[in-house]
Amino acid sequence: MTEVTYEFYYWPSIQGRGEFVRLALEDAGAPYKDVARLPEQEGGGSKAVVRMLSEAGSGLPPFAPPILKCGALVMAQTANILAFVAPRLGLVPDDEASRVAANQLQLTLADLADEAHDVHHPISVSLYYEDQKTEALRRAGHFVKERIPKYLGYFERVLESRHGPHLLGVHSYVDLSLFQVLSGLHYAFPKSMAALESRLPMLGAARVSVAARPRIRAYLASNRRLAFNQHGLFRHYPELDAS
Ligand SMILES: N[C@@H](CCC(=O)N[C@@H](CS)C(=O)NCC(=O)O)C(=O)O
Repeated sequence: MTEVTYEFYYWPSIQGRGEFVRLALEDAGAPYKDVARLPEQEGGGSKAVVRMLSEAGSGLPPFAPPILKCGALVMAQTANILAFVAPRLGLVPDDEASRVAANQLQLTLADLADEAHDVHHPISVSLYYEDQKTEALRRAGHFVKERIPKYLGYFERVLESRHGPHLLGVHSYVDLSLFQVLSGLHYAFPKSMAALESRLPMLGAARVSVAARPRIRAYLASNRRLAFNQHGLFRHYPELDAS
């Protein structure tokens, strides 16, 4: 397949949902431009994202970032972007069953990431966290006690069935996404995650295995990898973490 330079558009100051796409591009060593992270005078900054949302040309306008441009093709929705790029990047097996399984797992990870986000914004994304703190506290209790164990127990079982650290039995983009969700949960809910760790040995090994991949290790140590912060999908508010 001919090599293209992918143009990637995502809010420049957060990992957010964009990080799932960045990890796939980085792991594959794909040539890509993280457009919004360029200086504004070079067409970067948040304005680049806004431009993509409002100037979709003749194609389907994206509703929200992340957005990927590959040649003339512009696409949005994280799982959709990954399903498109993974075969080109060698990050999913060729057979249909594996691709369907990969998308199913990716969408389940997206559901978990959405729920992690909704803990700090249970009422609306248009309100500050401080304006929905009471509801956030209530939601957090259920999230850490019920939802995290249910989701992570599911992924642990999938890995057990594969007898190894890869959700599809071989390395794929869903391993990278699992790594990202686990890293985000550890950042946001360190105490709750520490309490669960001994029950989830396969997940621990899967996370270590992704972090040890040479391109991922280099990426995580580079300034291309933004730090987790209080504006992204995963936020650390100590009062929302179980003791
Ligand atoms: N399901 C979409 C969600 C996209 C999304 O919510 N993007 C956020 C940033 S992570 C955004 O900017 N949303 C604007 C909005 O929802 O109004 C995906 O996975 O790509």
